[in-house]
Amino acid sequence: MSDVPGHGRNPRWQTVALSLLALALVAAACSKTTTSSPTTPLTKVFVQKFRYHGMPKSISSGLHQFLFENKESFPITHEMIPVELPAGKTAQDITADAKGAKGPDSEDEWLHIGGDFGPADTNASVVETLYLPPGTYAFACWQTGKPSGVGIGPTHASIGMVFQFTVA
Ligand SMILES: [Cu+2]
Repeated sequence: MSDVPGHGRNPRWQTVALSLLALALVAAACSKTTTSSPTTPLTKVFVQKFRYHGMPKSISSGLHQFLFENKESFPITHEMIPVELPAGKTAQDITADAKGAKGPDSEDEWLHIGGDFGPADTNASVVETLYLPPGTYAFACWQTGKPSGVGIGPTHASIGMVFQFTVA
């Protein structure tokens, strides 16, 4: 009889103890995440109406992460391929090149850096990590999907889906 109150109290203390343990674990996990998180800056870039948005014209050299989000209002595949621009070349040259006979194959004319990042369908995102020495670069899309989602349209770079930026 006398052990009933104690028996009833025991599980409650266990619950409190477990809650404290859980809090301690969460706190430990949080502090661990904070201390080990990289200082790599993350820049969010999104595409809407065949244009890149959110990308600064100039960034500092070093390690960068980019979250490329496809925020079109219709189903389509886009990409954000980083290339280095040779001296004297600009985003307009990439556009002109994509308008030419090579179309989407003109992508091969440009010096790719950091590998071939995958495309992102509408509402999807791709994370790109790049080490960028000082120079002039561009992001471009050589996909050929149409806004209707059916058939092949113009190479997106040929209709202006190119963004030039400087790394200083
Ligand atoms: Cu595109």
